[in-house]
Amino acid sequence: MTACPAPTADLLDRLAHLLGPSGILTAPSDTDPYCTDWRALYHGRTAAVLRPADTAELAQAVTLCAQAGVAMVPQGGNTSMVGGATPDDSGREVVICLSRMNRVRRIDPLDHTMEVEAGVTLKAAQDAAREAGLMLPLSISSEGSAQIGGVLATNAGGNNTVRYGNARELVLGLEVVLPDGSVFHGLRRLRKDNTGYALRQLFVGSEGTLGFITAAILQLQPQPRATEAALCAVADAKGALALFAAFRAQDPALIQAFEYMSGAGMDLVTRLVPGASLPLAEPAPAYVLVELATPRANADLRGALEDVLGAALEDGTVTDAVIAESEGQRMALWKLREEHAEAQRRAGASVKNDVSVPVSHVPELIDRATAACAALIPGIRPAPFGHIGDGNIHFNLVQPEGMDPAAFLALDHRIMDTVGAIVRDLDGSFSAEHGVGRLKPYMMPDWRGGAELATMRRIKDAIDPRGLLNPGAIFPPDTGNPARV
Ligand code: 2HG
Ligand code: ZN
Repeated sequence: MTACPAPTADLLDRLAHLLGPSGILTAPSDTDPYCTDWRALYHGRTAAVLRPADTAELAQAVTLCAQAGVAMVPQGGNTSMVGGATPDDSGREVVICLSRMNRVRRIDPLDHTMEVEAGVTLKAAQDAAREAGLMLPLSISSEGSAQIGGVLATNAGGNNTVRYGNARELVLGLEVVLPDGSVFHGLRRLRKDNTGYALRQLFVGSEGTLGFITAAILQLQPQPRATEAALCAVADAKGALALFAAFRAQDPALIQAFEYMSGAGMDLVTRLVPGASLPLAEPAPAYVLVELATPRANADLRGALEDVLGAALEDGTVTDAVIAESEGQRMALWKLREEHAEAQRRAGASVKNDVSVPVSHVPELIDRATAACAALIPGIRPAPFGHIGDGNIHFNLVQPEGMDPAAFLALDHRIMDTVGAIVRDLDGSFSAEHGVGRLKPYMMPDWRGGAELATMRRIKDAIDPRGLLNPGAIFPPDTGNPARV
């Protein structure tokens, strides 16, 4: 729990005076939704949720909290999979939510950039770019709720990483309120800017432990003129990668997304999510959702898709496939993929392993982790899926039917360590895109120990010496986070 003092009545008064009635919540019925994460793994308490209207207000609020030595937990859309934005249960940490800072400030069509505030949802930012004839090439399942501040603070990946990279690759400029309330004004929209350390990249992926990202300049792409999507039945991950190789051999620049789903995962979606149904004649052991897109005029994208699929159907790599014939059908195919997290939530308790390995190792990862988990817990239900085109698999495991969910969750470290040992053997990472949050700091010394974790610690101590920002995230207690006891 945090070692920082609780906010005093005097501090809360001053914050209320600064932020006005819509800028501070103190009644438990109002603050409760901010104190539980999306997965309901963490239940905290807070004396106040601050909701500043702009950067100046946030900077003043942070200054007041810092002067009082009060710990602050930044929160965006509260969609973290790893408890990255939930206060502890001491009631002493103040939550600061940037959802009122929700303006798209500008779009520069010639520069291909947009300036957005932290509280804009990813979906709203995508829509604004589209209306300007451009594309924000970042797409994640929670984009309707996830906000730009959190998306950048966690360096979100998602469905289009295979083509455009992670959130980090899209960030040209950043505005950040630092733990003492000072403001880093880095909202530059330059493609070239070698002027010392690229500080903005330090904040991207720092999970709110170094500052509050308040606004960003994001790199946009031309809007595709044509998009084609297909759902393909394959035998396994090996078959999926054979199909990936075929599309890459044809033209790697066309691949917009290349997603893998296990038969077990798809079965949960079609059984538990209303309106989701399989558009193929019969269920398959595994599936690929492939999307091609191009900004080029007069490209025969349908022909390109059919060429590769035709050859794959002929040589048996693909056993059945359906091509979306309309935007509605394309959305329906994506629904099958994007509802995986929700379907697994409905199926009971699940343990998530958001892991990455070199793309070529994905089949071995899935085979070995499936066998190891079955040996560990009889009846466990592996439902792996994810971004196979970039090597990021969500090797998620749903509890055995009828098992007590709490008993299953009590085994989470054993499950994560079992999968982790295989991931490590295959030169992978224990956290590909969801971050470390409060769920995985215990893994940091083992995976990122020595000079790497020590350097992270020194950076944290230099920027936030009293450990006021997001205590409990990333760093395990025994690496000296001063705000944790
Ligand atoms: C996705 O790819 C998200 O849909 C969520 O990253 C993954 O539920 C998960 O583990
Ligand atoms: Zn994902």
